[in-house]
Amino acid sequence: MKIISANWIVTCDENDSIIKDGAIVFDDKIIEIDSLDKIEKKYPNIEINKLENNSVLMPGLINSHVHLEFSGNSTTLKYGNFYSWLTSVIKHREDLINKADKKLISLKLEKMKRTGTTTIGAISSYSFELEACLKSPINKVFFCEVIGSKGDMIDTLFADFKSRLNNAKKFASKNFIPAIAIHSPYSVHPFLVRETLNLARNENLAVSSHFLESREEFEWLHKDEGSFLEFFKNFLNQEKAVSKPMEFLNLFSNIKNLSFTHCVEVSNNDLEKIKELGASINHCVTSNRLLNNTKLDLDRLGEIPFTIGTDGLSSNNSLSMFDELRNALMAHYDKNVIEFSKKLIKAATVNGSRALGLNKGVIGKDFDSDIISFSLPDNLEDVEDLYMQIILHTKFVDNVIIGGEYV
Ligand code: MCF
Ligand code: FE
Repeated sequence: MKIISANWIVTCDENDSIIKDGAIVFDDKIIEIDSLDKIEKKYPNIEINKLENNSVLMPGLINSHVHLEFSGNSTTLKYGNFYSWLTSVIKHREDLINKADKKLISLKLEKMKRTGTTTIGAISSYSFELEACLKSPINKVFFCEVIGSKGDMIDTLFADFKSRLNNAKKFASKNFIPAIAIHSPYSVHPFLVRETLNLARNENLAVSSHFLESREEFEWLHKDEGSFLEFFKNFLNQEKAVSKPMEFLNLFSNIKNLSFTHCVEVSNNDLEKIKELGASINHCVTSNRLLNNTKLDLDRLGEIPFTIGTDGLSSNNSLSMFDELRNALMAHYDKNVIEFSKKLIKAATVNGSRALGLNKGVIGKDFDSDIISFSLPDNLEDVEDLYMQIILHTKFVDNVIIGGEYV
């Protein structure tokens, strides 16, 4: 059993409780949380790690959507619109993937840890990042991705996907959870989606899919038009989209831990369906800005919970969740900065945990002990500002605790 205390504890519980001068008693799960005074009296024989100087303890951050295999990119890929990005990915994919070797991905994971991330939803196209992931103490929900829209390739693609998933399953553990990613409605044949989702249902695996992330995708899925037409004709000899958005969504019934990434171009009907499916939306504000010059309209989500994902370095200049939270805070300038900061912190903790089907993201009894600490640069004038000041000022963290261990 261990105890840590700080000037502020941000719990992210359902009451948004903040404890001033609080302490957390934990092993792999959180045992108790209270004021430092009370905990000191109750556990007189246990040494307490007392953090001072405007210290903050909060749940570790959950990056619900990241492509580590694309970590080789910094200045290569084209941004500005999705079509330019897509063609640049196809042109440079080989080089970028080769560049992202085990050493580079391990470095990126280490930096993610030092910037407060304790859990990731890792979208894996090839399993090239598997070894680096297994070495890292960060919790992984490892989404093996299925992709392919050509009808005559389904069997081969499904077999390849299954062999990657089965390999990932060999390493399943408390901090490595195999899961399934469907790439998108335009790139995965509905037969392949159906087979893959049956597997997810039978084995109770979390599922995530990109969905309506660009205007080009909207034009193609709804009208079989736009620059995707040229692309599909040239590369795949295809003149029609394989699914309409609603046909695609209809395939996802009865999936327990389901999320859709981006959704910047969704219709109101799509949103109704996403709500009915009980899914979350992974919000990747930087990626959306770079690839589609747009942002998710959060007011339209209603009760649909959203999470925060950086996406990969293929569509972001950073994998730091605090960088991403700052970008989200700045991009959504129409929102009240104080209220919205709280919403963002909860999106990056408790909502991420829910989307991935985990028991994390809250400092509360019986939740997993994934905790980060850092210090604000000066005294806090008003406790109401705490979430906002955390987002504005935090770049690196001082302590990272995952599953009850300092890592
Ligand atoms: O999320 C971004 C943009 N949207 C779609 N796909 C990807 C993103 N970053 C990397 N990808 C990967 C995807 O997983 O690109 C590959 C897929 O394996 C091919 S589609 C260009
Ligand atoms: Fe993505």
